[in-house]
Formats: sequence, structure tokens, C-alpha cells
Amino acid sequence: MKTLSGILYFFVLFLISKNTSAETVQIEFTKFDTYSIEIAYINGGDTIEWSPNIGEHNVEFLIAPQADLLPNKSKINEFHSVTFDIPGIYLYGCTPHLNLGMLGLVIVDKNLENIADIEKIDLSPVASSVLNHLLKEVSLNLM
Ligand SMILES: [Cu+2]
Repeated sequence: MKTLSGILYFFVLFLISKNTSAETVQIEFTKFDTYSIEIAYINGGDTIEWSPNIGEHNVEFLIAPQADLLPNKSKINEFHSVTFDIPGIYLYGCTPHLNLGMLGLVIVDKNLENIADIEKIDLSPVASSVLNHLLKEVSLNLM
């Protein structure tokens, strides 16, 4: 009986630690002026880190689930870290290369409630084409 409660105790501890352990995802800039992960599927509370490793890039958020809660924009070639607590889709791009299609999506808790905001954003033809491609991939994965 004592052993069983001991096992249960550790099992509960394991469940708690599993639920509260937020993860950190690293995204790099590539030599093709893209982000190494274009669609990041994460859980609420997780953090994404962008590290300057190549080229002249940054991270600028264009759309968040709540318009007044856009994450901060980073400076060119600067380490940037954002923790995502609110579920939904976030769209970001590189300020100097957005028109060339350097953009990425962050999807928190598989929540697509604000996808309409992302679909109707006005971008350059190349950026729109990249975004449409990514959104198709998201709908294949999640819908
Ligand atoms: Cu760039």
C-alpha cells in the first residue's frame, strides 16, 4: 500500500512537471533570407528565440490574436525572445525583407480563431504568395 501511494505520488509529480515545463524554440535566419522555421507550432507559455547568425534580419510582428498585444519588434541583428501566452496565430516578418517573402507564422495551442485577420492582410505579391503557401500548409496540418 505504501509503495502504491509512493508510485502515485511520483506519477502526479511527473504529470505536473510535464504540464508546466514550457519549451523554447530556436529560429535562425537562413542565407536564403527566410526563417529556419516558417511555421512554429507551440503551446501557450512557450518561448521563441531568434538569434542573429547571418545577414541583416530582424523580427517585426504584423498580426497577433489581440491587436493591442503585438510582441515587440527587434532591431536588425539583435537577439530576440518572445514568450507567447495568448492562443492564436501570429504573423511576423523581417522589416527589410518582408516584401521578398521573409515571414513566419507562430501558432499557439493550435488555435486558428484569428486566421481571417491573417488572410486579409495586404502584402507585396511575393509575400502574399509565401503567406498563402504557409496558410495552406497550416490548414492541411490542423483543419
Ligand atoms: Cu531579413
